[in-house]
Amino acid sequence: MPNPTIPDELICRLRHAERVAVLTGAGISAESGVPTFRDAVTGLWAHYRPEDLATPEAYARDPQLVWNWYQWRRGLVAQAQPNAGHIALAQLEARFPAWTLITQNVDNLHRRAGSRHVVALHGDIARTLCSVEGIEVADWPADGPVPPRCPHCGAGLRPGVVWFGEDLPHAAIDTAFRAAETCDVFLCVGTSTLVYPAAELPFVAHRHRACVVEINPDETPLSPVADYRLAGPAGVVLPALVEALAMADAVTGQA
Ligand code: BJW
Repeated sequence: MPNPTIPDELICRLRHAERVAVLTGAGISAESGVPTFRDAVTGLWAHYRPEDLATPEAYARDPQLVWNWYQWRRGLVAQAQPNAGHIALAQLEARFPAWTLITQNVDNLHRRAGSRHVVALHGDIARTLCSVEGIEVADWPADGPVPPRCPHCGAGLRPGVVWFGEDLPHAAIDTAFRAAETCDVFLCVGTSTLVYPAAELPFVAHRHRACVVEINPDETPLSPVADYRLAGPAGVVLPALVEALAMADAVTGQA
């Protein structure tokens, strides 16, 4: 894919920005081989119904099915490596006095790419919780029941992700909204902006007069309000953004 053109005015906005917020979704991990949710062919929801797998009701109805599905996805995530998009965001973090990387992803690839401050809205698929007490459980017998049982209360264990109808972690969502309200530039990367409350964040940034940049090969409900749409894969567009910033720094002799 040819190097995408990054508008000069956007580079100028970024070079003068102090506060940058980023929201990422499944699209940024697509190039690492982690399936998105809503792609018509390869997305998880093209093959499975969210109400059968990603709700508390689904777990109550068929905990074994839900546990096994997440075990399969844990295997996919464990094999995935951060891609050029994750790495570019980790590189950008050092550049801004205030940087908030908000992710809906549960794959931990941002941290593995070197991002230090990550606000995870929808949990972490590698974590395991008691479905009743919510406490984290680190291990369980391999030959026991499916799903495994909580060693304290005997309830079934579940993945540490946020299902439809469940609250997001309060501290994370508060930090995310505050970043959206106060940032100069908001980068929205690889998300369909269909799942709330995360989907609200770029619109909040827009209402607070931030420059909103969408990085996504496809249009989304955010596209009409985005100040810039960089249409292309995150693994191509984000490194191009880092490179364009470095070139502008070199021309003016400053970082
Ligand atoms: C690329 C690319 C490349 C491809 N480069 N880009 C207000 C209105 C209506 C409904 C609600 C509302 N408020 C709350 C709700 C209910 C619900 C909701 O939003 N429903 C909507 C579907 C309508 N929200 C909730 O229930 C949330 N809880 C909550 O709000 O609690 C209070 C409450 C409850 C009930 C009512 C009211 C209030 C919880 C949401 C939890 C979402 N959980 C999931 C599963 C996580 C665990 C798991 O992994 O299994 O989170 S669902 C799934 O969607 C996952 C994702 O994080 C999330 C967002 O998906 P994402 O990341 O945007 O992926 P895709 O696939 O949709 O898009 C990928 C994009 O990438 C596409 O645009 C591609 O083009 C692009 N792309 N390749 C860049 N290479």
